Amino acid sequence: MVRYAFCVFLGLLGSLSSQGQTLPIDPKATAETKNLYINLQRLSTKGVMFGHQDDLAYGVGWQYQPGRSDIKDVVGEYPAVFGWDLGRLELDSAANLDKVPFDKQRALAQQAYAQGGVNTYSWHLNNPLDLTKTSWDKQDSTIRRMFNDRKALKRYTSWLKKVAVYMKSLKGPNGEAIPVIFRPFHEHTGSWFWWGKNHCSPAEYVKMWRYTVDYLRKKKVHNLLYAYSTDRFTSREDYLERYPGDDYVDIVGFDIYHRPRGDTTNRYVPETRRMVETLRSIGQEKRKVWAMTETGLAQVSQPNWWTNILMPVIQNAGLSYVLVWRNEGQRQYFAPFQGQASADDFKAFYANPNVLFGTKTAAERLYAPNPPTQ
Ligand code: BMA
Repeated sequence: MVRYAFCVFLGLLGSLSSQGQTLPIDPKATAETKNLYINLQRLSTKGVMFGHQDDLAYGVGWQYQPGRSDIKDVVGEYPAVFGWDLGRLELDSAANLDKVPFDKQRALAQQAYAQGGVNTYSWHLNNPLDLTKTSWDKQDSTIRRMFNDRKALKRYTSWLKKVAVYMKSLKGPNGEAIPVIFRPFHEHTGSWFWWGKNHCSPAEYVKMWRYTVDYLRKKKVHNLLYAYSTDRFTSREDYLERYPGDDYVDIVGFDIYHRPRGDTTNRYVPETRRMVETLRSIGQEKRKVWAMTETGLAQVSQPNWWTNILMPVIQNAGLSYVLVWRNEGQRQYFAPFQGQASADDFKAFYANPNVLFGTKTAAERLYAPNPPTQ
C-alpha cells in the first residue's frame, strides 16, 4: 500500500513542474511549449484571452492585406489567440477548405507568434475511407473500418505525416518550433462529422485520438499542446464519455454557438454558463487548462452581444481563452468589423480588464520561462 501510494505520488510529480503547475502530456515538449503551457495556467487566473479564426488572413470585404485584422480595425489591437484549420492539407491541396493557402497560413501563424499571440489549429479532415468525402460525411463506423482496413489506415497515417511536416515547419525567428494548440476531432458530442457520437463508439474515438497523438510524437513533433473539445454536453459524464485520458490531453474545451440566429430567449447564457462551470470543475480536478474553443452568434445580430451575452458566460470562470469563428464575408461572420452593428459594444467588451487582447498577452511573454515581474 505504502509502495502503491509512493508510485502514485511519483506519477503525479512526473506531470507537475517544480512550481506545481501541470506539464504538457508530451514529456519531450520543447522548452517553449512547456513555457506556453505553464504560462497559460498562470494567465488564466488573470483573464480570458480573446481569439478569432483566420483573423489575419481575411475579414469582411478584404483578403490578405498585410497587418490587417477586423478586430484591430475595431479596437486598434489584435486578438490574443489565432485560430487556423488544416483541412485539405491531407490531400496535398495548396489551400485549406476555406481557401487559405497553407504557405500564407504558416506565415501568418509565424506573425501571430512573433507578436506574442497563441496559435490554435483545428483539422476538418476528409474521410480516410473515401478521400472524396469531407469531414461532414456521416458514414457509420469510419474509425472501426479504418483500423480494420490496412489501406485506409495507411492513408490516414500518411495524412498524419503531412500534419507532422506542417507542424514542424512552423519555425520562429531563432529556428525554434512554434508551440501551437492542436485540436483534432472536435465537436464529437454531435454527429455531423464522421468522428461524431453516432458514428463511432467511445473506445473507437479514444483509439483514433491516441493513435494520432502517439504517431505525431513518434515523428518527433514536440511543439503541440493537445486540446480535447466537445460540442454541447449535458453533464460531466457526457463530457468525459470519449475523453482519451489525462496522458493524452492538455486542454479541455468545448464549442457552442448561440443559435438560432434570431434567438431572443438568450437561453444560450444559462446553458453555456452551466457547461463552463462543469468544464471548470473538470479542468481544476485534472489540473488542465480549460477554454471555450469556438463560439459566436452568426452575424452578431444582437448589437450588445459581447457585454450582455458573452461576458456573463466567460467571466470569473478561469477560462484560458474564448475564440469566435471566422469572418468569411457578409454571408458569414462572428466577429465585428468597422461599422458592424456590435462594434461599439465590442469596444466596451475590449475595455473590460478581464479580457486579454494582443498587447496584454504579449506582455506576459508566454513562451519565456519566467513570469515577468510586475
Ligand atoms: C464552419 C463554417 C464553414 C467552414 C468550416 C471550417 O463552421 O465556417 O464555412 O468551412 O467551419 O472552417
